[in-house]
Amino acid sequence: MTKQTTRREMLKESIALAGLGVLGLPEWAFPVLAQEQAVVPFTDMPETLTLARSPERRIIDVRTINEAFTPNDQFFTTQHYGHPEIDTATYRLRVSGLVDQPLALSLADLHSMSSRELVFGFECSGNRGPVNGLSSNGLWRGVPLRAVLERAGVQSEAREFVFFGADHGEEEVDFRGGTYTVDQQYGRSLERDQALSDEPLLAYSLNDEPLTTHQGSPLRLLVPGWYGAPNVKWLSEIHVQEDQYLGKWQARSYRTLKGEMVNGEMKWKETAISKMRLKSFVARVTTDGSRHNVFGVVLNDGTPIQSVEVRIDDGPWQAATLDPETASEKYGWKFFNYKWDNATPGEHTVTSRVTDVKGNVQPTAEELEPKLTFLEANAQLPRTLVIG
Ligand SMILES: Nc1nc2c(c(=O)[nH]1)N[C@H]1C(S)=C(S)[C@@H](COP(=O)(O)O)O[C@H]1N2
Ligand SMILES: [Mo]
Repeated sequence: MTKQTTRREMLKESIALAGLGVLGLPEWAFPVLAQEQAVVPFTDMPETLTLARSPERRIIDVRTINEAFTPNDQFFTTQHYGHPEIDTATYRLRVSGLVDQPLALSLADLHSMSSRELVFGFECSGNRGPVNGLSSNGLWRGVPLRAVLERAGVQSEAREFVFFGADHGEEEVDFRGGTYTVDQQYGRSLERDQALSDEPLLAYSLNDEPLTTHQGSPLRLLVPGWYGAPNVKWLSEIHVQEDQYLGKWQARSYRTLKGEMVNGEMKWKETAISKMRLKSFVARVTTDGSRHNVFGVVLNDGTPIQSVEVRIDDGPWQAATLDPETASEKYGWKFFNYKWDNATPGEHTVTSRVTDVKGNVQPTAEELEPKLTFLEANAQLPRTLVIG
């Protein structure tokens, strides 16, 4: 079976499941599981979660992940200014600034350019335990950003590529004791090397369906391996400039403040949210009555994974097995399983830890303590449960 057919088939299964209730799913509906498996409830998570946080915001219940690709109507979703109204008939993607030929591309123009697929799973940089519901994985299709930029002809002074969504809102900009209230679009930028690399995609479809409004219809930017914020939805303009872009969602609201010991002294660093930090979490524990299976998810920046390990209580780290299908996709989320034999009755904690080939190890909560701001919460997450 080719990878293509595998993807299509997985997709069909996930669509078949999309209409079903979540924790009420029959056991046969979890193709990831062997037969006769029962879910062991986590005691660190409520039994049911409200997934629709508002008509425009939605999380996933990680305990019910059962397919590589999150169904379109379950894909997590969030944004800062609500949903803009876009008429797809008159929609144009504008490319302006330091280009030889400014562009105004219709959807038909974009669809006539050669497209490619991208498997990409990402999380919001605010995603954190115990729920971890702000992440999903999808099969996207669109036009490489570079092809559009080459069509416009990027000039040599161009350093900064700013991506604006059609959504906007009033923002207070503080400056030296004064405050100015101005209307701003959601904006994010990429540096020249990234913008002109063959990675970023201008996506118009998710899981073989046109993007929904929730996921940024008719067009969104995707930066593989990065957190959610740069994946600008309802993309309306790409502005190419020489100066750094310092808009709120680029320069201020997506920052991490973290202390680091340098030559025995604490240095406080502010860094921009960019590549996803190495994360794994236990999503579900199941049992056939004797053995238990620990199932979990890995998210990272696309660096190959060296190992995933699971530990029960304060026991030794034990190797978990990466699922070969999801692990073969550089930028997709990856599944792992661990067979937990001889689980003893009583309360337990189950923790996972991932290591990449560059030697990055998922940190403990203690190691992340000098991180004062809440974004990039990638610490190991001990889950609690009771074995009957
Ligand atoms: N235009 C626009 N794009 C946006 C945002 C936004 O507020 N406006 N929010 C970003 C953030 S913070 C996240 S986490 C992702 C969420 O993407 P999703 O709704 O497809 O899951 O969209 C990103 N793109
Ligand atoms: Mo986000």
